[in-house]
Order: sequence, then C-alpha cells, then structure tokens
Amino acid sequence: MTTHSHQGGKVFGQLKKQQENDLDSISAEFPEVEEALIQKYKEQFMAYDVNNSGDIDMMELKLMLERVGQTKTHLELKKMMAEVSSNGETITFRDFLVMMTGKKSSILQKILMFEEMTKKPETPKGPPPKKSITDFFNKIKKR
Ligand SMILES: [Ca+2]
Repeated sequence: MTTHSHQGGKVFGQLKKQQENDLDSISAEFPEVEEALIQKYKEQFMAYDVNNSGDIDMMELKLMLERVGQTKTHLELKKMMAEVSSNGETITFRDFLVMMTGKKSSILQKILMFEEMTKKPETPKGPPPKKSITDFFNKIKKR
C-alpha cells in the first residue's frame, strides 16, 4: 500500500478507503451472507474500530459494550474476546463476520443481536395490551 498524498485529511480518507477495501475482500469469503447484511456489519465494525487499525482490541471491545449499556469487567472482556477472536487478542473483521453470521455461538453475538433488536423502530408487537384497557374501563365504571 502506497500513499503519495501529504495532506493529512486526504491520507486519512485514503486509509479509510484502503481499510474498506480490505474489509470487502474479507467479505468475499462469506458469499452465503446477503450483500446488505455484509454492508451493515461492515459499518458496525468500522464504527467499533475506533483507531482504524482493522481490528477490535480489548479497549475497543470495552467501548463497544459500554455503548450498548453493558459495562464488563476485564475478566469478562477477556472471556468474550477469547470466544470470538481467532488470534486471542483482537477481533478481526473475519472473526466479526463469523460471529455475526452465527457460525459460532458467543455471548458477544447475543448482546449485539439484542441491541439490534431493541434499536428497531417501535412497531407494536401483537395485539394491544387488553388488560390495561379493561382496567381503564373498570376504573370508569367504579366512579
Ligand atoms: Ca482498532
């Protein structure tokens, strides 16, 4: 990889682009995963990879979990890392895809899946709560 530009912003942009290309080539290893889904995972991964190193380290894992409201101890983080990481130290995009596509069951995947579920726009699930409506009418009758 060679970068000829000396402008900081431009270099950063190119690095980002390079990183995206790297992620795309990893995505190619997962032809069974839908394109749109890969795109979503890629965006998630890039957001979690705060320092753009191409992988998620312990510190970034910690931040990632804090962002979804899950503060974990160092020991818990280490355990999660060990479950997902193939090199034992960082989560690569390959590890991330393996995890998110459910090829390997892990606590981290469950947390992220849950986060994804709760993030969706509020759509009423099933029939409206009947009990509260009945309670409401009961209260009126009593008056
Ligand atoms: Ca990183």
